[in-house]
Amino acid sequence: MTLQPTPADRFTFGLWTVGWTGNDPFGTPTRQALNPVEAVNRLSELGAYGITFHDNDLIPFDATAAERESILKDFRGALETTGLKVPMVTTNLFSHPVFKDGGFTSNDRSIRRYALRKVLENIDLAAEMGAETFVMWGGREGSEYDGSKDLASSLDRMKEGVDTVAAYIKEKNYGLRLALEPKPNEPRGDIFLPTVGHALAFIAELEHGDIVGVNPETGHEQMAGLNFTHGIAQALWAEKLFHIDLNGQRGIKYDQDLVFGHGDLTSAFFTVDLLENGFPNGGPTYNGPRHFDYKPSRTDGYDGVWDSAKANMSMYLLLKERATAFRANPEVREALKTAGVFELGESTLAAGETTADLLADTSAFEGFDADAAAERSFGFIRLNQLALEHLMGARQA
Ligand code: GLT
Ligand code: MN
Ligand code: MN
Repeated sequence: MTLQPTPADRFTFGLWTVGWTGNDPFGTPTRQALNPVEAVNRLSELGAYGITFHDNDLIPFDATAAERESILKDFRGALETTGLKVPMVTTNLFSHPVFKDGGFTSNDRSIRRYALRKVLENIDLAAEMGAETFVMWGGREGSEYDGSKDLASSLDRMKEGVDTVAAYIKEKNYGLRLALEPKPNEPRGDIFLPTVGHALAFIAELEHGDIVGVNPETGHEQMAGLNFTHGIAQALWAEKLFHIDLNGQRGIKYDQDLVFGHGDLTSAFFTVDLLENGFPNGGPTYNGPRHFDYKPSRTDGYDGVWDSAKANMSMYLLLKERATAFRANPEVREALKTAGVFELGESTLAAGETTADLLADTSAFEGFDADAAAERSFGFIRLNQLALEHLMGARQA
C-alpha cells in the first residue's frame, strides 16, 4: 500500500536528488539530464510541498547574467503554477576544480574569498525565493593528509566564513537561518565538522551562532557508525535542528543515499517517531520540512526516479502511521512506564533541594540498598518487541 502525500506533510526534495543522472567515480551518467521545470511539475504532481537546490543545480557555473535570468524566470513560473515552495537553498562549493581543497577552508586565500562571494550571492537568491533555511555542506572542507592543514586555522577560517555569512543575513534583515550539514568523509578523506556533535560544539563558538543550526543527514551519521535518532535528538534538545536530510544507509561504507527507510528501517521508525511524536516527556519539537536527500539508483530509468521519490514519502507516512499507533497503544504506555521512561523525566534532586540536602539524605546513600535496586528489571526487550510489532504492522492502535 502506497500512501498518498499532500503538501501539508511538508515533504521536500533536492533538485540534485531526482536530477542525479547516475555519474559516480566509476561510471558516466546512466540517465539524461532532467529539466528543473519538469522536476517541479513532477514533484508537485506526486504531492510534495517543496523543492530545494544548489545554485549550480539550476544555474550552470559559467552561465551569463542573461542565461541566469532566463533560467530563473522559467523556474519561478513553474513554482507559481504548481504552488511548490523553496524552503531551503544551498551553495555548491564542491564540484568545480577550484574547490578541490575546499571553499571556506582552502589553503588558498583567493579561493576562500571567491567562495565567500559565491555564497553571499546565493544568500540573496535564497532570500528572494522565500527560503527559511540556507544549508552549508562543506564536502570539500577537509583533508587527505593531516600535515596538509593547520587544523586550528581551518576551524578559524570556517568560523570566519560562517560568521561572515550570518552577519550578512542579519544586516540585510533576511529571515534566513543557516544549517551546517555534517559528514564524516567523502569526497575528502576526512571532512571538518564530521558529525552532529562536532557541528554543535562549533556553533557554540560562533559570534552569530543564534541563527546557525544543523542539517543532519541520516546516512552521514550512520557512515560514522552513529545513531541518527540520538544525533537529531541532541540537536533538538539544543534547539538547533533547523533542517533535516532523510535517506537510507546500510552500515559503515560509502554514502549510499538510499530511499528513506531502505537502510536501517528500525532506526527510521524511531526517527519518525521522534519527529512526529516528540520526546515522551516533552521538549522541543521539529516543525520544519521533511527533506529527502537521496539518489535514485543509477540502475533505474526515470520510471525508477519517480517511483523512488514516491517511495520516500510513502515510507515516511507508513512509519508515521506505525509510530502513532505505537505511542497510542495502552500496552506500550504500560511498558514505557515499567521501563522508567517517564521516571527519567523527573529531576534527580527534588524541587528546591540543594547538594547539602542530598548529602544529608542518608536514604540516598548510606541506607541505599544498591543490590536491591540492581534487581530491577527494566523490560526494555519487551518494549522494543512492541515497537517492532507496530513497525511490522502486526499491531494496530
Ligand atoms: C551533496 C551531499 C548532500 C548535501 C547536499 C547539500 S549536496 O549531494 O551529498 O548530502 O546535503 O550541499
Ligand atoms: Mn549523503
Ligand atoms: Mn545531505
